[in-house]
Amino acid sequence: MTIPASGYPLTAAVSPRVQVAEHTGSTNADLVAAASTDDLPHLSVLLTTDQRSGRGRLDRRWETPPGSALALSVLLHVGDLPIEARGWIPLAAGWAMTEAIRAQLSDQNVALKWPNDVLVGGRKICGILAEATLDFAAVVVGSGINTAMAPEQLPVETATSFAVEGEVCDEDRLIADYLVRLDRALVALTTAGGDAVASGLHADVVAACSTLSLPVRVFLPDGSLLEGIASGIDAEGRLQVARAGAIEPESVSAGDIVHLRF
Ligand code: BT5
Repeated sequence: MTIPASGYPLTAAVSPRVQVAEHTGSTNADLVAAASTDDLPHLSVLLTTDQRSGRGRLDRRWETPPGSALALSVLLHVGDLPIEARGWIPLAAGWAMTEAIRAQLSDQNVALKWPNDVLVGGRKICGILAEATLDFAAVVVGSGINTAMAPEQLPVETATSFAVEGEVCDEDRLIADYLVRLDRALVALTTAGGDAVASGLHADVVAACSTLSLPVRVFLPDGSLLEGIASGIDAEGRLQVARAGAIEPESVSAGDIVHLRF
């Protein structure tokens, strides 16, 4: 069941289609499914504050007690973006969300953890999951933002929320700020033919990313482990990790990163 989007006027000024679900399993699953049957416009949004089966990456769970967090999914038409540049979409989303959260938590240390977690004081306030639609014509980018989550509701020790940081999240402003930045970054990237360095996105992500220059442990998708210093982000958006004593850094396109120092 959906409820009117009237509580989100700023969001509705940016997005052509805003749907607010009273509760649902997963806003990403719903929007991917809707995109396979309906001709949804670019920047269509589905959100809820009661998501009951939130998906993380690699089949992990995203856990948010009812009313404690925002689950937001946005549909992006990316047909004009070269396929080899599409790896930048989750990074652009992470950067855009970092900026939107930073606008409301200006006194705290808000940063992007590669590729797209948003951390406040080293703790995760937002996770992002990008999924292709069934026909690969569009991408659904889902963000889970811990808003009113009380300390005792945090699902893991490494999490935080606006409430834990002593702030009330202006959800409507957050979503609108995020969508404007994300859309602008993707338009610039598309205009630059997918060149993230030329579009400025590479520099924006580097500037926001607290992973860089830290010692990190990377759990790679094949089960192996890489430890070293996160030395940069390359033109494809991959994290460069330099092992101790190695001449060249290794490029990581996917993996779980642990910051070994903050
Ligand atoms: C993510 O996965 O961080 C992506 C989360 C995406 C959630 C959004 S909500 C809207 C949309 N609809 C969905 O169904 N999903 C998206 P990952 O990097 O795999 O992190 C998951 C891990 O974060 C878990 O294994 C926990 O350790 C931790 N975690 C779970 N819930 C959390 C929370 N609320 N806050 C902070 N960390 C959490």
